[in-house]
Amino acid sequence: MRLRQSFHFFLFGMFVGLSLSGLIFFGYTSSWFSRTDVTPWLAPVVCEGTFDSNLIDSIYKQQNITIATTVFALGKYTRFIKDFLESAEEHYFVGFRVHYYLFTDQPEAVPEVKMGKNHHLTVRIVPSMDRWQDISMGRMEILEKLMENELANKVDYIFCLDVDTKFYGRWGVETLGRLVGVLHPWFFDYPRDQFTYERRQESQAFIPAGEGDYYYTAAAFGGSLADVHHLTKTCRKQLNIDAANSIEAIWHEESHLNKYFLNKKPSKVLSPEYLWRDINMSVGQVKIIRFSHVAKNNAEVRPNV
Ligand code: 48C
Repeated sequence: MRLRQSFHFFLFGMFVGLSLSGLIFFGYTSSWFSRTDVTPWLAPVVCEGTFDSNLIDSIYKQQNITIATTVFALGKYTRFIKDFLESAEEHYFVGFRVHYYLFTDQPEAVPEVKMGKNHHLTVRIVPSMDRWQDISMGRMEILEKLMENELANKVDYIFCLDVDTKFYGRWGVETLGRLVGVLHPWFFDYPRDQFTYERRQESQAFIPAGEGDYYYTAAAFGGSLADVHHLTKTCRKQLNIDAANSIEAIWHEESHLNKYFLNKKPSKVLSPEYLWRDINMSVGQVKIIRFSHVAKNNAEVRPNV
């Protein structure tokens, strides 16, 4: 009897061993380990085909969420507001409650744009600045104070977007998460050593060679209010330290954002579908363009070079 039992035990062991090695072999050969729909820390990388729009909409519809969305349009960038808002109303969190905060130095230049159901626009006046770098970097402190003084306990999520952009496809609740970064459309298929991180140790945005996960864009980021508040507060503090030390990171607040995401990994990463190069660029590796920079002549549209 004992012999029979140990034989069965042996067979069972063989079965488990073979199936395990089969799985490992299958996984390895089918590049299961090098999946592109998750980060090394297993955060989802959202792109077409990784989510079911109807299913995820029905799930979030059961929650009464509000998404704040900030955008800045100072100087000649006011020309981008109309396309930004009109295209957002077609594609951005359609059917959900959205509150846009538009910061500008020219409120009179804000065009009339018809807002959809549960979509509201608040225009805020901010002082002009004569360096586009200061305008761009200055956003971090303005966002930090907006969240601290006005949005706490009023909104669930926030996204901070560039205005020289336009929506071309769905941007929905699949993008919601605690801390959300967006892959930069010029570097998502580059090796890490070619990322344009800040490489000078004197800057608070410094990332040494051999470190870093992705190169994130500062043209789009978001997440829960608490996490995005902490992100903007940290970037603001670092920008101020650099300014006191007379150093300006290579790509301004984007350098600080990348430093932040190095230490505090995003809980969700959006593929470059969610911020493509200007629309005329070849679509190439993305299946769909949802949101994109628009072609512009920087020298003509910025107050300084
Ligand atoms: O509103 C302005 N006006 C300017 O003169 C320069 C920048 N900006 C804001 O900063 C816009 O919201 C821009 O989208 C953002 C910085 N981003 C850019 O200029 C390009 N997308 C890199």
